[in-house]
Amino acid sequence: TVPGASEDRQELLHTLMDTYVKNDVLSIQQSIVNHVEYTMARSRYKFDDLEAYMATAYSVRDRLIEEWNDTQTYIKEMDPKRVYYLSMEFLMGRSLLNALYNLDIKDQYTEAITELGYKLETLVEKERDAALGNGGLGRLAACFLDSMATLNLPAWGYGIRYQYGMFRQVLVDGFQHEQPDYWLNFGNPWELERLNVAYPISFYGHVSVHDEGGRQVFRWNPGETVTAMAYDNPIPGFGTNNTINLRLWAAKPDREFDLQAFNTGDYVQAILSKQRAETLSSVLYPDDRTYEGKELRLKQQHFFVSATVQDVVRRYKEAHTDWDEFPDKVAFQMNDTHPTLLVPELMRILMDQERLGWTKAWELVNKTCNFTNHTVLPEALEKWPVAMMEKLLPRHMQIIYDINWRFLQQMRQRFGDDWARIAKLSIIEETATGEKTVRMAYLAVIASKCVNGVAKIHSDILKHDVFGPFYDISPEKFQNKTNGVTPRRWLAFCNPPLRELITETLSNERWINDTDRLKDLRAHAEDPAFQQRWQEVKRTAKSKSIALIERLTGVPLPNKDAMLDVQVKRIHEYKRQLLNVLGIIHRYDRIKHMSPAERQNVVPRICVIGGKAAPGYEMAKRIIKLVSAVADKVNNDPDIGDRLKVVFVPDYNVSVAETIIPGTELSQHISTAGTEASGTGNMKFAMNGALIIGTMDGANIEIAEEIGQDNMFIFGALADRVPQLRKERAQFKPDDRFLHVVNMIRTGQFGWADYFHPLVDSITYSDYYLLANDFANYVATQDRVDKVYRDKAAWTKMSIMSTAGSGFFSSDRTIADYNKDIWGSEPCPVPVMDE
Ligand code: T68
Repeated sequence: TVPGASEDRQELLHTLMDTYVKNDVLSIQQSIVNHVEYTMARSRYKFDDLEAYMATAYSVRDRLIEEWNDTQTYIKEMDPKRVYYLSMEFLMGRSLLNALYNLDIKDQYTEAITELGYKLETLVEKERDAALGNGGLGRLAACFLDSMATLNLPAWGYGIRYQYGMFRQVLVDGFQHEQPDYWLNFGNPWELERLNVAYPISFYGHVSVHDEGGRQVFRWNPGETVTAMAYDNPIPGFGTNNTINLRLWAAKPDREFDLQAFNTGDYVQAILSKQRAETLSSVLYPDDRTYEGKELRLKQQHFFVSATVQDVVRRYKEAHTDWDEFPDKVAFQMNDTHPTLLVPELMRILMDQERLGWTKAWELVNKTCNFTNHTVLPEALEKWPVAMMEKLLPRHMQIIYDINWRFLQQMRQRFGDDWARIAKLSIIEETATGEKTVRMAYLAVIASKCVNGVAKIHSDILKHDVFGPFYDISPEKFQNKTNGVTPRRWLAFCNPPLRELITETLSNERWINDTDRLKDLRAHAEDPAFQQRWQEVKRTAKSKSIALIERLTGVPLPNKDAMLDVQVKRIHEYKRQLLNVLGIIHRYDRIKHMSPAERQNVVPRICVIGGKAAPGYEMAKRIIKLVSAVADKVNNDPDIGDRLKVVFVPDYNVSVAETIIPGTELSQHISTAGTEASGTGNMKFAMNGALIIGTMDGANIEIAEEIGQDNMFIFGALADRVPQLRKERAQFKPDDRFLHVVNMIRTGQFGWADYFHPLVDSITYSDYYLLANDFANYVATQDRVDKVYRDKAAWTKMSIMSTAGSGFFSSDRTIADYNKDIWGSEPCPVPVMDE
């Protein structure tokens, strides 16, 4: 029954309420054409592919909205413990295909669109990626949303609606150029603008103290206020009707402030200065894994955290009056330190607005906040200058000082006047130059209930190194939650032929939401008939990958039998794309020196490197140019022909990954041991049956445990040896082949000798990432790769074993673990109404 409706209207209302859930082909066509005419205001007789895409997207959105409303109404009614995932980045990619699959209406839409005279594959390509993230950290957040929805958790994501996402990378003469990604150009059909969900966000000003019935009350008198407005993005689960929310905040000028400003007389100037408010959420910082103390970044952090806390507190107060229940109803997860201002902001609101005392407020913070670390690289750890914080967020700085003081007092009680030890634990760091900074990671650790790393080795490094002093005090806080990726986007949806083969082999589709079942593929790994089908599936995917790479690079790749060897990820010295390039040069040099007969025996390869360099990261930019320079030489050398091709794929992003990963045969994850926190690309490649060449680093170690070392190509120094090797590097005598290859670059065999000098120097002198140490082993391992590739049955078996062993790396498992060990919420599946 429809609540509140009279009995004779029930039936009518039911029919009305039903209209949009109709997913037959005709209803879908009607809704698409309606959107062409009434949303797009185009003629329903003639619309182009972009308009067809937009109308299709709007019609899918209608269906998402229904499920979103049902889910949110139900959750409100049930009032479970809610999970809030706070992240500065959500790298969502495209939504259309994902929504069609998750809503289980892909077939009907395909038919509806075909009959209208369009092709779904073409329309899908019209969508711009939502690239509101840098790389792994942002894509992880997107995978987590998919899993939270699929597991029916009452969870929401919170972030920023950047107007400019990750820059578009173009290559000009082999150099990276950055171009703005104005992804909202044609509007974003997936979001719902919530004009009525808006909060004031304050900055600057001063703090005053007032007496309230004998009690000290602090008041922040801000100097600047902007408004945060909500945009909601429905996130459907797979195999469920639950659809959760990603709420992104956009900055708008503050309305109340306007009136004041206009009274000053300078009307035009007042409007111009209001416009500045919008710049707050205008651009994503493209500096992955480096910390830059830019005030705008700190403003962005406070902006999104403050809006989120106000939203969560308002929702809590709608249903509750007793603050003691807050930890039973709310769990926050901070994706890296970027949302750490959550701690002082929640304290401030609980104390200054809700009038709770310090002890109670601190208890609530401690029971609700949790922190995930994603890196051990020192250059990535956020440290904000106290002076900047004091100016921008004076009340927050007071609270941070207070937290620190109380914490250090406790430590003194525990350890006595061990000042050296206490200084190591202080949130406030005093540098040699006398500048004081706030260590955001320490604040996050001290305030959180749980702290976790993202792979076993990484969590161990956190405990024993990065946060060692804190682990000694509170070992119970520290956990590991090995990353995962959604098997929907990264297997079932991006690789339909493989999905079909797996489903047929395992008799049903249950593996998609229960990836442990992939293990059952092991029984077929050596079956020649199954191997043949596996090879066919891989071949189909590979030719698609190669076709895309040809289109993106303009380099013809006619040899479809060549091994597709791929390293795609952000460009960083620690990821050692340079080691890959040295290996490629060595391979090139070897082929050059072969007799024509010997050349016949070479295993042909297409070596693909792709990824973006942070705009200010000179070394990374030089690596990109080096790849292009080597590619130019190798690809145009008649002695080489099709035996070796080298390409740099420009503008690597989520959508490009969805095509390249399924077709890849060998994927490279070759960071110096102890530097890559986890990696998640490695998991996606393994799921799609690519073999991994990699070091014992990050999640590679656990991948080796799951799929078996002998189904991977593992090489290189182990993490526990790295510190010693670094000390001894000056005395280390590198392999002659290493010296030769480095010398080829140095002497200008690929041109640009001067430009490449810093690269050559970086691996000749300090060689912090130990390329020289691992080179010989890397080359030997690549030779082993060639040998196995010649044996199709052996290779195919390893490929099947990779997919079969990848089940553990579903983000469903990761999220289930977060929920079990950290959040303690309950799944809240929306009941399905019987027809
Ligand atoms: C990555 N970190 C880790 N950081 O490097 C990777 N940082 O090993 C891991 O798999 C992944 O996180 C998920 O846990 C990042 O991607 C950033 O992108 C970043 C962005 C801004 C500032 C600092």
